[in-house]
Amino acid sequence: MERSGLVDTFARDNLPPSAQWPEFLFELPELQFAPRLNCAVELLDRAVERGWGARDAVLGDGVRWSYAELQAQVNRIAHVLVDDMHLVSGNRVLLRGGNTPQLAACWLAVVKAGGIAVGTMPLLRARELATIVRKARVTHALCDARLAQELDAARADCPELAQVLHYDSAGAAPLAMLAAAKPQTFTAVDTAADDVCLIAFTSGTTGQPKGTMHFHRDVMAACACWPPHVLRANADDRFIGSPPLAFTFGLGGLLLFPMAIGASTVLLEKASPDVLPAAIARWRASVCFTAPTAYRAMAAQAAQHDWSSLRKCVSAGEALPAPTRTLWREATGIELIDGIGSTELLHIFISATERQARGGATGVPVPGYRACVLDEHGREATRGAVGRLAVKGPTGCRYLADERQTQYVRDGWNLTGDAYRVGDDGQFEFQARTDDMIVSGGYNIAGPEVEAALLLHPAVAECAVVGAADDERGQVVKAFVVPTPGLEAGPELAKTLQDFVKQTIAPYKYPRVVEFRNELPRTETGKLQRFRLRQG
Ligand code: 3UK
Repeated sequence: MERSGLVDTFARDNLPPSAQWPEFLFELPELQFAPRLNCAVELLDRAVERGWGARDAVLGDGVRWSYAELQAQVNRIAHVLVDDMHLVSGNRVLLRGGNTPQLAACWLAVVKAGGIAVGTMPLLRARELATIVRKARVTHALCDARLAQELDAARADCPELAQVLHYDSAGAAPLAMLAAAKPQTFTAVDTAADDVCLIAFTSGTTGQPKGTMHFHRDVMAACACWPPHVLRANADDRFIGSPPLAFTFGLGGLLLFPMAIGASTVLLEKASPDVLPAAIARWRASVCFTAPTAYRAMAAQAAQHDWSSLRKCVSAGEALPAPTRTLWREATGIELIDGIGSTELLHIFISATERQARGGATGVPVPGYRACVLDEHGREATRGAVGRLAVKGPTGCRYLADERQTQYVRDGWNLTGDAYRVGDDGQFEFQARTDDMIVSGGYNIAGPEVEAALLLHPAVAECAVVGAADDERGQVVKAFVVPTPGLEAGPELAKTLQDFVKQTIAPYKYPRVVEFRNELPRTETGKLQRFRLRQG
């Protein structure tokens, strides 16, 4: 490894042993990184050096910062971190707030000052925050004043978290007061390309959260792979969307990727499907990032909105059902860009451009990555067979002090926990999470395939299919269905849906049990919590 630029060695000391790392690939010419690299300098200072200073960078409610203005904000906050909060490079800084320009500036300031950003979801409570603080040994925090309460409660159990400063949008909170008196310039910490700059906690549906560690070069690698090869946005694009900056899907899509090309980004605290369409029209946004269910919900109200500014739409976080892709295309004329990414790999590694896109397939390995499907012996499966997805590329899994490292990384491959098959056209087709495969009466059934069939029926707004324990068959296919508003849910509709599935896919896959719900349990990153549905 390169000589570290960080004084506090906690992150490097707690990397997994190198024998447990995935193999890294840097084959593309754009992945030849200099040994010294600070990604905030690359994304922010280089943007101004390139002459983009006057261009719009970050927008939000009441805020419109050019790249030069953003740079000045970031530099002042970096001074506060170092001068007033006594940040030492390598310290972990917890960031807590909804998506706002202020939060983006804090992220860049932490990284520029050699700190390690630890993003947290706004809805986390004191207990969960304390777990993260202890695990990442967090010493500093920048927190939206409106979300201070839970962090204060967490501090009672966390003596290591000694420095906390609040920010707000009005410039009245302590961070802004201190920042206002600071110079507009700041000399970035001279970090190694392989110094850690980000610890992203997995949205984890069960168990203790895992902290994934990412280097400065990983951030630049994510910007160099999927965005130019698949997304292909340009400097005139305006990005918008829902994923939190604490989720690497949002960090990349709504901050790093627009900055890498001199584009602008709109950061909104509320971007649920009921408000996102109006925000797209208001801000004249052109590139949208959100989850598959949000596209389905927005398609239903498409006629009421002005989509004329929109030209690219990205779906990730969960499998995109083929019917949702069709609905969105019919409603807006836009072919969705689907992509599978993970917190461990930082961002998207299998995806398809609008032209390659095919219903039911995620796409092909993103340039810079290799992917294959492994059989039960860990060998490459025959074409068409279902097996475990394995990936390697310029980014990969390094958990912070966690025994689960050897589960995610085997023989140099990152194993994402997904069951996939490769179709005749070479495209990778998602089947299910490996632990979500339903085994019923000796058949393997992938819940998402049954969900896609149900979603073709107009009476289904949302649905989730899981295996329910059954004495006779081991498991039976059980569907939880949110009916379209105004429809009467009952045995008759259940029977209609069962018959419909039997006519759409192999009849043995039909849901033997149908339960109606008003909503489905989801994580803050929009993922269905199947384990909660399995519990009954
Ligand atoms: C699932 C998908 C099918 C899959 C993420 C884009 O979701 C992200 O990260 P997480 O760590 O979850 C990873 C897991 O989510 N998944 C995500 N996208 C898709 N399954 N099709 C998809 N398009 O099980 C994967 O292993 O929360 C997504 C960028 C950055 C991310 N962190």
